[in-house]
Amino acid sequence: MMEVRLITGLMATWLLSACTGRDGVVPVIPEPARVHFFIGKTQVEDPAGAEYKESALFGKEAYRIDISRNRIVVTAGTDAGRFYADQTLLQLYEVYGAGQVPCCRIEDAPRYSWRSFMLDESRHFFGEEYVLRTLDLMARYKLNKFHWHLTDTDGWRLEINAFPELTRVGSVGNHTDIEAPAAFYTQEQVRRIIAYAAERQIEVIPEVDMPGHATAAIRAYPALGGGFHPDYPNFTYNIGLEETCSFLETVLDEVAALFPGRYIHLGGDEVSYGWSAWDDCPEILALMEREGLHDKAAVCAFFLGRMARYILNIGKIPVVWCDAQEMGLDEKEVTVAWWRHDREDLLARCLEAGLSTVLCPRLPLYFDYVQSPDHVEGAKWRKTESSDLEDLYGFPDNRASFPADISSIIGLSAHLWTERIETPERADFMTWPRMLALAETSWTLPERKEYALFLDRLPDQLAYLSSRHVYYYHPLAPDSTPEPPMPVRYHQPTNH
Ligand code: TNX
Repeated sequence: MMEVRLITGLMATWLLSACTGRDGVVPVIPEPARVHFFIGKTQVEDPAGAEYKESALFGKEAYRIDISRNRIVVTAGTDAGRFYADQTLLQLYEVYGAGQVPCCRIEDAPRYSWRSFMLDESRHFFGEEYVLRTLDLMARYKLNKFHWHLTDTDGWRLEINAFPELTRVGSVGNHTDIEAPAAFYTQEQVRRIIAYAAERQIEVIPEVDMPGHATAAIRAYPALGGGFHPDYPNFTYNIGLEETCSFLETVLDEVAALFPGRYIHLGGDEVSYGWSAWDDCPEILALMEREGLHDKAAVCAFFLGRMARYILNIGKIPVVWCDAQEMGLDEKEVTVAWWRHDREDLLARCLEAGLSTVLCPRLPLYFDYVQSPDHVEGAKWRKTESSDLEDLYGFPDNRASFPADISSIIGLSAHLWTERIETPERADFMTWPRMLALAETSWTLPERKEYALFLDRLPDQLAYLSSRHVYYYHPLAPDSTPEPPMPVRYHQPTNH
């Protein structure tokens, strides 16, 4: 149902130089889809009328704002639309000052429905306060999915009632200190965070990575381990063991009950790092024989297929990393996250199969890659290449080599992997201001994006971020916020 909200009082000013009626831009990130300045009226007629309903911009997250001299009219069909209208108005007030916003009509809706940020809390743990602030900031910039990477090699961070050892043992340590005290989220905390996110129109997507990246879980339940590999000890589960599969299904049941969102991420990445250990694993060999699986990739695809169907049966949608497609997962109902920027063939495979696909290529969307060649603590592709803000801003439209039919791309996701990020200060430094470019490029249509204008609008947003104590990288004045170092022990090879 369309709803109209009026805000009255002295709301706006007539923008003298632009009051003849023209399309333009407003200093808001992300830039709205359409802005039309007009000579101020005291009355806006028929705000929910036929013209708006027929507008191409109408959609689940769409809204319209009419700002005239004495009042503001907000029109939206959903809570999300109303929420996003508020975010736009807040930024307008901040930049122009109350009563000084130019009279205009703003019609807005996003380009992509999936506008996501991922935080890895396994490698290092940041805690509830940091997550809540992240959600606040994501909401302000209209990002709507928080992908929470809660299990991996260094720590299991989610309380599971059926298996208390997962957190009692598996949450001890982190990537730089194997003796760091236990750190994890209780289910009560998780419920609080989910509710906080929901109030801000953000869906929380938990990831339970399998069958690789399982070291912390195996530390807690060694019987589930799939063998020893010298470089990646106990990296994979023994998925030939029925006990492992039922363990994981019980974990997924609890996760599904805890997280009300539609998606559960199953991981499925980089299994090959540890799977040579499967060569000596009798249960894996028996599974191969029983199911006629010829190699370890087929074993993995078989297992992920089983888990994906399990998730579908409990009414959720499984998400997997694109490695699953490489290994031969044949399941149409999965959403795939394409992260391997050097493997566009995998992207093409997902798109040809018509799979819902989220783009998250390392370059430009891995926020653990440094933003400037001068930075020394973060990752660099092939040890030299940094990730560029302008490249991110232009993504994905600046990728001429992408397949022609991109209709099954549902959105973008940026990922903060935290092997090289130990403190909130470093997390901020790697995330911002890239998050702003992510927000704009996943919301705003390409014809409305302009990098120079984005940079013009940056100082206002950086000032806001300062007010929230965000330690951002400042691309226009790099000396103002130097790169925070990793602890000395990080640079001692035995520690990671
Ligand atoms: C690849 S992306 C990973 C992560 C690492 C990241 C570091 C993906 C599915 N796996 O486990 O943290 O690279 O950039």
